[in-house]
This record gives sequence, C-alpha cells and structure tokens, in this order.
Amino acid sequence: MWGCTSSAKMSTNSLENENDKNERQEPDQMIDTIDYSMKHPLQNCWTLWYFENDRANTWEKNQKEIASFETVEDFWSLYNHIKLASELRQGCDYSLFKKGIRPMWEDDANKRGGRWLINLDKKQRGNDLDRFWLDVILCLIGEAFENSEDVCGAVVNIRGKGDKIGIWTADAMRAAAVIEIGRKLKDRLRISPKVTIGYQVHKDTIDKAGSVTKNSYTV
Ligand code: MGP
Repeated sequence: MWGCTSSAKMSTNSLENENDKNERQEPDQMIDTIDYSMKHPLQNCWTLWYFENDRANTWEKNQKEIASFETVEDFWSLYNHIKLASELRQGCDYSLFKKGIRPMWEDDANKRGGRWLINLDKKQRGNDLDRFWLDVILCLIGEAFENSEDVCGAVVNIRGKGDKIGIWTADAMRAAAVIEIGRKLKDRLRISPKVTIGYQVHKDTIDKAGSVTKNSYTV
C-alpha cells in the first residue's frame, strides 16, 4: 500500500530524465554506483481519488480515496497498477489532489478557486485522453508551473457526452497565476494555439442556471 510520511522533500523538475543530470558512465561502472534503494521524493504528497456514480450514495460518499504517494517510484507503481482513464466506465472520475485537499468545491483550499477546463470530443477518448491525463499528472507532481502553490489538483471526468479534464487552482482572483498555469498547460499538452480553453470559477459552476458556465479567463 502507498502512503506519505513527513520526510524532507526536494524538487524534481523532470520525472522522466532524472538520470540525464548525472555524469554519464560506462555501463559496467554503473552497476556499483546506482543506489536502487533510493526513491526520488516529490515536492508534495499527492492523493488519488476515484469516483463511481452509485445513486444509492451521496456525491461526496462516492468519492473514494485510493492511495497517496510522495516519490516518483511510488507514483509509477500506482499508475501502472490502475486502469487508464479511457478504460473507466462512463460516469467515473479520477482526481489527483495535494494530500489533505478533498476533490470538491467545498474544501477550504478550493472554495475560492476554479478550474481550467479541457473539453474533449468523443473521438479524443481513443487519441488524446490518456496522454492528456498523464501529462497533466506529470505537470502537477513535477511542479511544472511557476505558480505551483496555486494548484490544488486535477480531475478527469469520463462522460458519454464528452470527457473532461479540469485543473483546479486555489484562488480565481489571482489572475496572473491562473493565466500562467493555463498557458503552461496548453503548451505542455501541445494543444493547438487555435483552440481556446476556459477557466471557470467554482462558484459560477455551482450557481449555473443553464448547462454552460461562463469563462472568467481564456487562453
Ligand atoms: P460533474 O461530475 O462535475 O460533471 O458534476 P458532469 O457529470 O459532466 O455534469 P455537468 O453538470 O457538468 O454537465 C455533476 C454533478 O456532480 C454536479 O451537478 C453536482 O451535483 C455534483 N458535483 C460535482 N462536483 C465537482 C461537486 C463538488 O465539488 N461538490 C458537490 N457537493 N457536488 C459536486
């Protein structure tokens, strides 16, 4: 089982190229120098949540905490162990949030915030969904944003009408941080400059009258 301790943490800028920073060595020399027991700590501890739409329960009760991790290795163990987002049933969600933040509007860390929303069309479930979701996770746990402290977490919704990925930030009034996160996200996901994504304040989503929530920012 995965869990988090309160040990000292260091920043990991690249999750995939950790060894590139080290001086290159002959392969046979490496046998003695790699310490396979050392895990690479993330800057934050993260919790993965799973939502399944069981009508017998409230929305909140249907949010289940799966596991927490705080090292690169424990992230990959978890990721490789669970279904891809595209393999989940309709109506299900994965959420990845900093440990201690619940993946809901009501949490103190989210209640003044909002989300960058990426709406996928149906054919993108086969092409883009899993890549986008993994890239979003790597941006989060690799602290890819200059304003990473504003990031609370991310959610992927599997829906028949079209899947969605939301990146939740803490404070919708912090315009510069929100915009920086949106721009970096578009860049990292290689979303075409012709495509616009919108940021919606949670309060507007809660109060929405029709089916559409207004965008407070776009990039
Ligand atoms: P959803 O799962 O975010 O999107 O919200 P979906 O299913 O695509 O529906 P749509 O309304 O965006 O078209 C579905 C419903 O789940 C909401 O209307 C709420 O009833 C409930 N819900 C969603 N979220 C994120 C929350 C939350 O944070 N808190 C509570 N209490 N309910 C939520």
